[in-house]
Amino acid sequence: MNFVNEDIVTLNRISITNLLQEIGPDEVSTEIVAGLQADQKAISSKYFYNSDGSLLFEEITRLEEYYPTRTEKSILKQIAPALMQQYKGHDIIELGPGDHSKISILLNAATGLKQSTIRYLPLDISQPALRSSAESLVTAFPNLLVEGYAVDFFSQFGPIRREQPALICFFGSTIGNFEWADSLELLRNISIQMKKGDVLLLGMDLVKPEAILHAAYNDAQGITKSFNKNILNTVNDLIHADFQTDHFDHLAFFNKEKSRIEMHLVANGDLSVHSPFFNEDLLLKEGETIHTENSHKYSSGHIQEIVKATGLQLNQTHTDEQEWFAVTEFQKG
Ligand code: AVI
Repeated sequence: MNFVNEDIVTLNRISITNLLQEIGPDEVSTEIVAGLQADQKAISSKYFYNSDGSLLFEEITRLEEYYPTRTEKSILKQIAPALMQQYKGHDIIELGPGDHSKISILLNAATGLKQSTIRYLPLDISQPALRSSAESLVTAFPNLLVEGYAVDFFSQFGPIRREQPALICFFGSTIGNFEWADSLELLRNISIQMKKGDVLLLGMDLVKPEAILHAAYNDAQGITKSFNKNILNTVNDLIHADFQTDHFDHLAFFNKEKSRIEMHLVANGDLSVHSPFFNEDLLLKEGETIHTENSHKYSSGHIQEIVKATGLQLNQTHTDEQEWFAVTEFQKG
């Protein structure tokens, strides 16, 4: 593979390798403009996470209505001691680690960590986020080695150097934000790179009564609404457009047929939006929507389909008592 930009920063017990292929501004603007000019207007959910968006997402994870984060953490607390015993000596790879709170639950349960070292390999698109997490983790865990990789793990799982069998963690039901076909492709790519004995721990949000799903994406304080609208600020920055957030309403509903929450922004009047990247101003009719996110909710049938598509073996599905969330263990046979 040909990487345009590869550099390694090594600090005490921390190395961060940048394998990100540089994405030119042209590619970004072309993607955004194509999405906005499609019949169903859309903006990729990856544009939620500018600095305000990342802070808003952190706020969402602390909301009473947003059950996934606390439910997944409670499952991890329960299963961590046995897991860390069973997979002692495995390298731990984490895709999109976020605030490192979930991996800390596993590391806290690794009793052997006092005597021997564990290699932790976080993979994330943001190099600064990798570095600040790594610094906190090596301070909290004196025998931890952190080898972070700045990558787009959708296309770049291959070049990660590893020495031991690996426990690959993909938490948060982030997988659910990919289109179903793309999520299978990503899991297939991961499975191809896995070696015998490697384990994948996949956080999956489960189908549940619609009222609970609805509340999680329509919180009373309106934080999800602000998170959704904030995507327009990123688009304004990237393509110098003049979207105004108060010209849109937040819409989040459960699409039963596709088993996913869909988030949209609804134009609350006829609108015209300007950007030097449009040939003509973009027109929206009152009530027209821009699709901003899918968040898939899984059932056992989906898990079976993942097994079929990836060839991985299903070890165990760990859920909370209410069966709202699952941490599923797949193994390369
Ligand atoms: C990051 N992702 C798993 C969240 C989700 O639930 O799909 C993003 C989110 N969107 C609205 N609330 C939270």
